[in-house]
Amino acid sequence: MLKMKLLAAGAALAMAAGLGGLATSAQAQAQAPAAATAAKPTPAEARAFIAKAETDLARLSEYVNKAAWVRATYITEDTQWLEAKASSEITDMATRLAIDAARFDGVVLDGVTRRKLDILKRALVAPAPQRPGAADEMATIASRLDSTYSTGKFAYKGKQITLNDAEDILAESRDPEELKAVWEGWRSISPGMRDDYARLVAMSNEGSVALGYKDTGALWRSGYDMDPDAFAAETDRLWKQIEPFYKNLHCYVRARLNEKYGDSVQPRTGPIRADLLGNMWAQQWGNIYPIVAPKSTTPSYSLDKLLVDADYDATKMVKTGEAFYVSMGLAPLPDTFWTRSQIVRPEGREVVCHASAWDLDDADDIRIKMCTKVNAEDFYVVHHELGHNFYQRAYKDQSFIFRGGANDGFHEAIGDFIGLSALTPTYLKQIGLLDEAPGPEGDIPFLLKMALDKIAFMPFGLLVDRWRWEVFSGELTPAQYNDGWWALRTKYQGIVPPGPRPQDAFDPGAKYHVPGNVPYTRYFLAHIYQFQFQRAACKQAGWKGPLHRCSIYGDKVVGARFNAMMEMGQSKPWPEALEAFSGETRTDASAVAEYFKPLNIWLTKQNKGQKCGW
Ligand code: X8Z
Ligand code: ZN
Repeated sequence: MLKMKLLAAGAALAMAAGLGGLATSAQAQAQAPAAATAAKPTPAEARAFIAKAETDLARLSEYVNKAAWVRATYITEDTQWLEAKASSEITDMATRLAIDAARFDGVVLDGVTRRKLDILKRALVAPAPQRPGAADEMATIASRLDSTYSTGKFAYKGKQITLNDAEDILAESRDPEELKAVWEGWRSISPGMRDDYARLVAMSNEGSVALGYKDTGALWRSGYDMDPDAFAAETDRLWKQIEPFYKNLHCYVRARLNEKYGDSVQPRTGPIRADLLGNMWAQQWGNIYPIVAPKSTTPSYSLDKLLVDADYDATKMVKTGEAFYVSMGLAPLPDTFWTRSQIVRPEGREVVCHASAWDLDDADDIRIKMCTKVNAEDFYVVHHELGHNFYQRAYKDQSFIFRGGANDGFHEAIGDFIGLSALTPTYLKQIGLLDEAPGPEGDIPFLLKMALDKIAFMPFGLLVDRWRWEVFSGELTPAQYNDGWWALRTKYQGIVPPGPRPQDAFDPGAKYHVPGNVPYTRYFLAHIYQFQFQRAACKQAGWKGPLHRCSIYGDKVVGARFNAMMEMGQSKPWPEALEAFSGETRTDASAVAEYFKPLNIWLTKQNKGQKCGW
């Protein structure tokens, strides 16, 4: 996993390691004069440098991945120590390599070597300053933040409850007092993280500046084969394409919540109360489908219920996910996947429950780590995580530096794309979960359910890093972290907290990827790519119906083409990977529009006479 974080574009959910990067001062001094005075290096030297870097990184990353895995699946003082030690070692190495890579800046090189050098330079997610002890300090803080989040518990109704318990209450309860209490309870864990987080930000900024970036936000934006500022503008452009759909959905959902809870809980105008949306972060709203379901249609199925009724357990969910990929002609997962993965929350020890996919040896040792529940949400997450694993296995024969996603959004989009088929009623019927797939009258209910997850997610997917970009640039100081967070939550999502936030609140820290230091724009991009993949795949499959009803289950032709794209890893700029599969070279939300078109028309009708927006 560390390698994932180290080589940012490769990231499955990258775990703790990979933070920081330190050339000790002795090392840095040894290099500086060499860089300044040596004769211009030759292309042969550049190739030798890359070859050695790949060997060294591969060797060290397996050890770091194992330390990270053990800490994530068995959180103790000791495993945190071991992970931090390993992590600081590899960031030492990676920083040294990033600095060294710059020596070849003016050298005319073959494309492969040039690209590998470029990737090396931006490989760290949180580079450390070049002074003794800095990488150690950062790695220790990073491991502590991730562990504090993952072991967080708070008192509710006289019991200590976990995030998993709290998420269930947010999903199922319709009592606004209870929702508020649990929502606020989970946010009592994060205030203690703020100082650690601020320290990590300051140190990683120092490290980024030393590597030639304006700040760590600029480093993160540099991973998309274009200028960092152009990338920021690109995300603006994409959001503008999606914003009208989101506002339509927001307007409709707000009206239904107002009907359900009354003006005193959810006013008819203005932002939506964040704890009423069925999810701890109001990032996917599918859990409140029963509240917002169209009144006129006959009740549709609930995937939550279908899974329980069919006696699914966690392993069966993962087996079902695997079977989808296999149906497309991909090889089954190796036996070690089943013996080494963490599929359910283990008893008697603390673990990181936030789902992730791992590739420990950059070859065959792929695993997932989940605390799987038998419900619709985790049915989606299982397909999502396996997407990471199938991608990792597809590009394993690339050289080390190219083993990663075309960009990090691609890595997140693979499983989501498969999920778009796996959630269709047609497919659920094919695998025996559903007796009868609804006819066209089921389209609006189905699309509404999908939009509650996919369209609702997009502003959240965008704003998490908008916030971090402001944090890294210094636009937000630690004292302003929380207010700045809510300003963005209201601006993009149109939501507000259920009550005033305490002085010491650090609500961004209540979202995994902030203490976990995992960049988030990848998920925003993935929510667009997955629909582009789907549009292309369905065309290849000869599908003539509406895009949202298409399932590519069992299609080996699509599978082969998709695998060919995955096999490229990050050996080529991402537009080439996109083109290889879809024929398109740009990120384009028009596929999202096409998929949801009937729903958007329907929502517009429902919203007639409403004052939308907030
Ligand atoms: O973190 C994840 C995956 C692991 S890469 C479960 N996701 C984001 C989240 O949960 O916040 C998937 C969708 C968005
Ligand atoms: Zn993921």
